[in-house]
This record gives sequence, C-alpha cells and structure tokens, in this order.
Amino acid sequence: MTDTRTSSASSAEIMELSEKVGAHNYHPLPVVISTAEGVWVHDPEGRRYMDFLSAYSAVNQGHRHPRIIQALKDQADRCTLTSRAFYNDRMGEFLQRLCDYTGYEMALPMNTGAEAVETALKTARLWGTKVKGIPDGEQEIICCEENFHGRTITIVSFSTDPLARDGFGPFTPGFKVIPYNDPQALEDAIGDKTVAFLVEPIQGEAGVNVPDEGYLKAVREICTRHGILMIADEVQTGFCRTGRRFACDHEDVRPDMMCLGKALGGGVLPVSAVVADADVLGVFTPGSHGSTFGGNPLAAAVGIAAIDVLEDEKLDEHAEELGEYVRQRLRAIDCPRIRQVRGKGLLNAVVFDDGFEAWDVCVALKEEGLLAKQTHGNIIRFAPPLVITREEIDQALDIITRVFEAI
Ligand code: IF1
Repeated sequence: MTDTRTSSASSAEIMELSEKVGAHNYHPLPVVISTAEGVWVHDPEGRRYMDFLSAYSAVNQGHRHPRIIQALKDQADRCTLTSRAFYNDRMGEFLQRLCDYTGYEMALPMNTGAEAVETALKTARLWGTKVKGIPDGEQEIICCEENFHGRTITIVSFSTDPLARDGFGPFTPGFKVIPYNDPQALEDAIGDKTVAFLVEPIQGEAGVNVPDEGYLKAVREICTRHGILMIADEVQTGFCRTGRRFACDHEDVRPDMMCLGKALGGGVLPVSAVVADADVLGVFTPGSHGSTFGGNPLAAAVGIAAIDVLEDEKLDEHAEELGEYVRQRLRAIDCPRIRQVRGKGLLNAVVFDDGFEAWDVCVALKEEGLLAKQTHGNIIRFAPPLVITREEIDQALDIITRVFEAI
C-alpha cells in the first residue's frame, strides 16, 4: 500500500471546505476517503474502513481493480475522446462485449445511469410512434411507486418521493404510476397509448425492496401479451450485484430493454448503456439522440475490463454464495429493534422498527471501521464490493453484530 496521505489537510478541514463551497444536496457520513484498494478505504489520518456501500454498487469489482486501472492507463496513453462525429477503435469492441454479456443485439452507450434511463424512455416513445403507430405526443409509459431511476426533470416527474420532486416542476407528462409488486395493477393500467413499463427488478432506494417471486415473470407475460416494452432498470442491480449477472436472471426473464450503468464503469468512470434487440434500438436515426462522451474510447476500454473482471472472477457466483451467508448471519443478530433482513446476493438491507433513526448506528459502524449508509431513516443497506473474501465478510459481520447488539 502506498502512502495514504495525499494532502496535508485533516478530515475536519476537508469536510469544512466541502460544506462551505459545495451545494448542500447531500448529508454525508462524517468520514473522508482519500485512498482505496479492493474492499478497503482510508482517511487522511490513515484510519482504514471496509466499504459496505461500494458507491451505490458502482464499485462491484472493488476499488482500483488492477486490470481495470491498467486498461484505463493503457487507453489514456493512446486516445481518450473522439466524440461520435468520428469512429473510435474501441467502442465497437466494447459494445460487442456488452451485447455478448447481456444477450442483446445492440447497445447505445451513454455515461450516467440517469442518461441510460432517459435513453430507454426516448427509445420507447420513438418505438411507440414508429412501430405501434401511436401519434407523437400521446405515448404513455407506466412506472412504479417508490421508484428510483435518477435525478433529471423527466425522471423525477414520475418519482413518488417528495424530496426528489418538490420544487422542480413543471414536470414531463406521459407517465402513469402504479404500485410495485402488483401485476394486476399493471394489467389494469395498460391502455392503447401505452408503450412501455419501466421497473426496477429490486427497488434499491426504496430500501432493497425485493418483489414476490414470480412478479417479474408475470410482468414479462403481461408486457408481451399487450405488445408493450418491458424496460428493466438494472443500473443498481446489474453486473452480478444480486448473485446473477442481472437481477431479472433470477426469474429467467428477458426484458425488451435494460438500462445499465454504475459497475459498467468498473468504479472508475461513468459508463452507462441501454441494451435491446435491433427491432427496438433500431428506431434511432442519425441526429435523433446522442452524447459527447457516450462511447468514448477511455470508457470503452474501462467497460471491457469491467466486464472481463466480473466474468473471469465469477463474481455472480461469489455474490450468490456470500449473500446467503451474510443474510444468515444478519438474521442471527440479537437486536430487538430489527424487523427484517432482506436482499439478494450482496445487495442486502436490515430494516429497523418504524421511526428508528439509523444515522447514529451508521456513525457507530464507522467508528468500528465499517462504512454503510441508511436509507429512509430506518433501513441500512449493506453492499460491499463483490471481490470481498469470506474472511473479510466475517470481519465485517463481527463489527455489525457487535454494534447492532449494543443498540
Ligand atoms: C444519488 C439511491 C442507490 C439507480 C437506478 C438509475 C440511477 C440510480 C436503479 C441513476 C442511481 C443512486 C444515485 C445516488 C444514490 C443512488 C441510490 F439511494 F438513490 F437509490 F444506488 F441506491 N437507476 N442510484 O439506483 O444513476 O445517474 O446516478 O448514475 O442520486 O444520490 P446515476
């Protein structure tokens, strides 16, 4: 490990500066990370912590995976950005790799998860006019309550979280919101202007809300029968996080489109994409959509390495196996305030009693050397990098058990 100090400022000074000049759109845990490797991160004072958030699952391959960093450096020495006005020699190879890994015919590269979701929504609307013959401006897309798909105006237009939405109107029309985990609600909501259903296979922000077994299969059947597109937002659940390549794989469901991001960038760069077959993604024509950075050669090189690592290190199987063990150990914790342990693979959450404030628990975990963040006040999500070893998992669970049993 190299020197963990990169600047002479203390954690306190760094936090003060960040709060002074940075907009207050976050309330971070009071910890500063200055260096990182694998599962471990370090603060400027040299204290070390296990990262049990993994940048909201963007660091599935672990911090600074050597293969990914090497790919980044090699490509940085060749060519980093061309725009799509010209071809670059890495994008095609990257999209081929992505299509092979996901089992789709085409991909459209973007950068952030929100851009992937926006791209899927635009694809669905265009497909609705071009393929289904719905007049432009009348296309309708169905979404779920308590969804999280990103922060753009259009995406928060169909959010049911007042914090994400309030104050940001006017909103984009054309969305209908139905309860999650309710196939009948979907059946009832579909009309002759409906083009698509957008769904998270597991709702992340809602607190790792796992739907009933059979829900995704039922959704698939309903979408097929009504001739609408099933769009799975796998930005958070994708790339082995839940113990399979994609969370929809647990039910052998193949959506018409998947939104991908986070771990596609290997914890290094924002890399996102939409994947689908040619009858869907083929609706675009030159000029109808794009991005300056989408498909850039640096992102492409990183994306290839990110997928290689997931596949070669069998991180899906590893997450499945360790996930079972994590939930078993979490369920064995003796803490009367815990109401439920839920999740799939290494995307898990501990739900405390309603009204329980988990902030102090996260601070206590930090003091013991483990970083995790609460959601909705009473839920703590545990999502370590998938490269975590059994020994490291045990070390982490010892900390979690100790802190939870002291509540
Ligand atoms: C924040 C949550 C996680 C996502 C799904 C698209 C996006 C996300 C399913 C957009 C992003 C984030 C963003 C981050 C917090 C985070 C999050 F707590 F809000 F829900 F991961 F759990 N689809 N998720 O989860 O991707 O544009 O950010 O690249 O906004 O603070 P992005």
